[in-house]
Amino acid sequence: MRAQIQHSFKHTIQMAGNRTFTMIKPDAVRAGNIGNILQMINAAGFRIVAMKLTKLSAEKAGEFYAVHRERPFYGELVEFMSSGPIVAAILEKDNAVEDFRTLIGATNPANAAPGTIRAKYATSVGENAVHGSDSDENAAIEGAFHFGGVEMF
Ligand code: 3AN
Repeated sequence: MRAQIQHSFKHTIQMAGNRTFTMIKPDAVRAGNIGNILQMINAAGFRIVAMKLTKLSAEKAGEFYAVHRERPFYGELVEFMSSGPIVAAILEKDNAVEDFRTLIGATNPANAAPGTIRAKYATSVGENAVHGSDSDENAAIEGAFHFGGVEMF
């Protein structure tokens, strides 16, 4: 019983701050950069908790990016994100959300710091190679959008 409580406590703590969700977007998959990007993710100390090559339908992409529904680029974003396969993954590391945002760089690759994933592999603000969750809460929601419990390790 005690062990069970400790296990569930530890699980809650991990979910609270140590996980983020990422997608390698269709542009980077098309350009053959899955391996290069995963290499950077591993080298930065993230552990892969869940991962799959998949494709979002326009409906699913629209749902995933629903917070941007009112933005002028929403239609373009949904079309792009459903234009080809993506790699979806849950990553684990201390301070995962913030550290991963640092690793990927600014949304617009023109502003992304040298050496970041977007500086290396993104081509524009719309086709910017990778997604990274912007909060612990969204990381949990986005991870659950793509993965069931038996697919997380
Ligand atoms: P980030 O992905 O860095 O969190 P957000 O949340 O502002 O950036 O935007 C979500 C996604 O919407 C971006 N990754 C990008 O693909 C797309 N996006 C953001 N701003 C623009 C824009 N001005 N024009 C086209 N697409 C955009």
